Amino acid sequence: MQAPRSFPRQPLAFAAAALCAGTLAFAALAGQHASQGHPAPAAVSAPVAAASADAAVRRFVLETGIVDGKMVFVDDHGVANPVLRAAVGDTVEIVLKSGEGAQHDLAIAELGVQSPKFDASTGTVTVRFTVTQAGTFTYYCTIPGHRQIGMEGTFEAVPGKNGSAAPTAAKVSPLSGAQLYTAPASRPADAAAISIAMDPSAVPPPIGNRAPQLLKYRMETVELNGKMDDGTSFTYWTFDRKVPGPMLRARVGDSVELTLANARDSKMIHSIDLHSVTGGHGGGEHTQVAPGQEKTITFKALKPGLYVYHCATPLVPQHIAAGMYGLILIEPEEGLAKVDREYYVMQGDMYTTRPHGAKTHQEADLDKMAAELPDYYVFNGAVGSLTKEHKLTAKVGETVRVYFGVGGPNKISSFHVIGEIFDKVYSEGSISSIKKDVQTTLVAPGGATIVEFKVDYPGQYTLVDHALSRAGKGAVGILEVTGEKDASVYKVGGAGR
Ligand SMILES: [Cu+2]
Repeated sequence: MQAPRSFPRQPLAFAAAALCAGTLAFAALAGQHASQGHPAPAAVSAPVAAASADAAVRRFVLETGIVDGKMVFVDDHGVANPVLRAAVGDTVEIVLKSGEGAQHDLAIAELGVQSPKFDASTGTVTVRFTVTQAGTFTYYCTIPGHRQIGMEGTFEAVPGKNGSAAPTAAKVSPLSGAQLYTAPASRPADAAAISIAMDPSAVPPPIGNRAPQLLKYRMETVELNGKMDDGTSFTYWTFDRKVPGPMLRARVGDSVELTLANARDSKMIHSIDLHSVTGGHGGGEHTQVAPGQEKTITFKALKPGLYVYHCATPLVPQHIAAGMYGLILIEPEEGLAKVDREYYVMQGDMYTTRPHGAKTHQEADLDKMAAELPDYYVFNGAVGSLTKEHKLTAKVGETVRVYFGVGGPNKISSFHVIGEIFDKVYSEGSISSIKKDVQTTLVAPGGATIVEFKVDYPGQYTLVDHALSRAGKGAVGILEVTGEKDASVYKVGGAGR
């Protein structure tokens, strides 16, 4: 470990100028500029020994990485989230770099320190500040979710010579964490927001009678501004630009080669965990894909059933709430009974910085998500997906099968179709056991069900979560049934004639 090297003149002068400019004891510059005008300082690894008697420049180099499935800052010795130490009066330089497309930053809220955002394309950035008070503080990444999944460490400031305060400033009042945090500014809905509503009729065809084989699927994770409601857009994270992602279909005994690509312009790492997969965290362990890259897994469909898949990158509920879920159906050997119509519907709960119905661009609200207080409940990703943009349709006498899943991340669905009775329910997505004649079926987050019914009478049937306050928050779909009225099934008025 090398001793810290002192550069008293330029950095301190610079820091003093920053202090004069305002109350913040920091200055953040692109690394390129920060290093101008003085020789390249020696790399001092972290953690660093206690401060020397004189004020010095403490330089730390941190790179972002993933260690044991957690996002962390790594120093040049490979230590994750190292303790950074300096003395009051020291100038601290933290050089930050990332090989990822995902954006990061570094803040020490109590000291008013905030770095610029950086990723692979920005090159290194440097945040520089003068230590003005002794204490133990926390450095962390402010990108939503990153601190929660590991990007935080300790910054220790020991008293300077004679226990003095900062030599360059009498007193600096640091910003509190609350002051540093600013809610995203309200911005208008994105007029160019595209529809992310998955067409409920986008169900792959039945497997039919064939031997097990190798299937190849490819999916792309895409972050985009999608239409959440009329006049409201949202920053969705998707599989193949739709919510839910594409429905996958295989038969028991098939091997599935699945390639997950992450779009080049993504800001986040993404992944996939399929509940039909045994081993490797359902694929989540080996599909953490950085922007612009792809990864492939191969798994065997061991058990029949209807299974949820979802992104498994921390903060996992954040990725799910942003739209990253879908269904994979593993048919039994003999396949499923033939029906006239098959539909694909998934429910999700969403958490936004502005209230439900706000005509604005909505961003994810992680506090509401942690408190499990959704602003929106949606079928197929957005308000109106299954009432305006798409509808389910059938004719009297036809049999309808709905593959219904809950992406969540948090809320159970009490799935019900108003004016209809499910002839058959494959509870919890288990094809091995069938329930008959069911009004409402519970579907867990990360769970699914298959319901089947024959439509006997024309009209508009409404798909709901029978926790009905949620219908007002978006969880509504319409099944339109056309055909002849049968008065023996239903009629208006008395029975006599
Ligand atoms: Cu993701």
